[in-house]
Amino acid sequence: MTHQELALTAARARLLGLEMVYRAASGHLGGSFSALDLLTVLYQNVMRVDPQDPQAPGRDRFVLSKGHCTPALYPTLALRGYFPVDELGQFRSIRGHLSGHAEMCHVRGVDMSTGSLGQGVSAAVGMALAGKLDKLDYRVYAMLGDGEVEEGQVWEAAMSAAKFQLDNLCAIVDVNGLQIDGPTAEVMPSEPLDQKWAAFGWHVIPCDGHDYAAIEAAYAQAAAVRGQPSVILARTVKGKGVSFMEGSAGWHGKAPNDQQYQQAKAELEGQIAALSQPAGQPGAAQAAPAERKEGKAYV
Ligand SMILES: Cc1ncc(C[n+]2csc(CCOP(=O)(O)OP(=O)(O)O)c2C)c(N)n1
Ligand SMILES: [Mg+2]
Repeated sequence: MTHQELALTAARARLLGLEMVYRAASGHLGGSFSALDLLTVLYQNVMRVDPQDPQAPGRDRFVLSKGHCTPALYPTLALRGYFPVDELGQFRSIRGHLSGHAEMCHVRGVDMSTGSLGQGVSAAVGMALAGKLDKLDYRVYAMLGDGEVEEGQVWEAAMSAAKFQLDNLCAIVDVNGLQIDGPTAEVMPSEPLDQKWAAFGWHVIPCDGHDYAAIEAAYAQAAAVRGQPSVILARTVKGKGVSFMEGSAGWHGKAPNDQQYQQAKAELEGQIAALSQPAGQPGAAQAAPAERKEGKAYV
């Protein structure tokens, strides 16, 4: 996909995620929206997967370790062709199969059930080690939150991935600066993340998590590393794409009311309309969103 097509797909996924959470009156939009550019690039341009054969032994794997962000993962899978977009309407419904946290037994394309923070990355380490033992050349990606890395289990997984030289493993930390109760820097400071991951034996790749060229370069750099796992520290904006959700911990896990839904929907539909213009035409949007709030710079 071109960068404009990626931006359009991510904007469509944000709108689908918004509708899921509004309809269900429950769900996590903030961390879903911060993750969606990273996820869209991964599923559309990076991972070797076949939605028609979701269990293929040689496929690349993805683990959403921050498993509450299904309003990002499920639309991404639907737009990649794993299941019809219409099914997203069953999100968090007792009659549906799309539960609030990632569910591998019921949702086509989900490689690991997650939701208990800290555990998914350990599963990803196991998958990567299995790939080495089975002499399969698949890659494993695991996405964590910057609040999630406060879990001790994350660092046990990090230690073992380095010991087993899992260069087929790439962790992505969605560094949006916020967790459930407020700024990670206040709740439980986890910086300096770059020095911590490096000290645990990982190759560290800093990245702007909303810049498609930077995201593609980060995934390419990770794939080229030999003898150690890689981690992409992606600076992002929680709630990215909806003005009143951006940078607000209050939108971690809250459903919008009618008026908020209408405003968010109008903003996302505006982005979709602009991005639907052919590239270079008057009114066509820039592929990389211009406006972002500053996070910590990993340099
Ligand atoms: C083990 C565990 N403890 C607590 C929770 C409740 N919880 C869900 S999301 C969240 C905050 C996560 O913050 P972060 O990892 O930064 O996620 P993001 O900002 O990307 O949404 C918490 C504490 C959980 N799901 N699992
Ligand atoms: Mg966070």
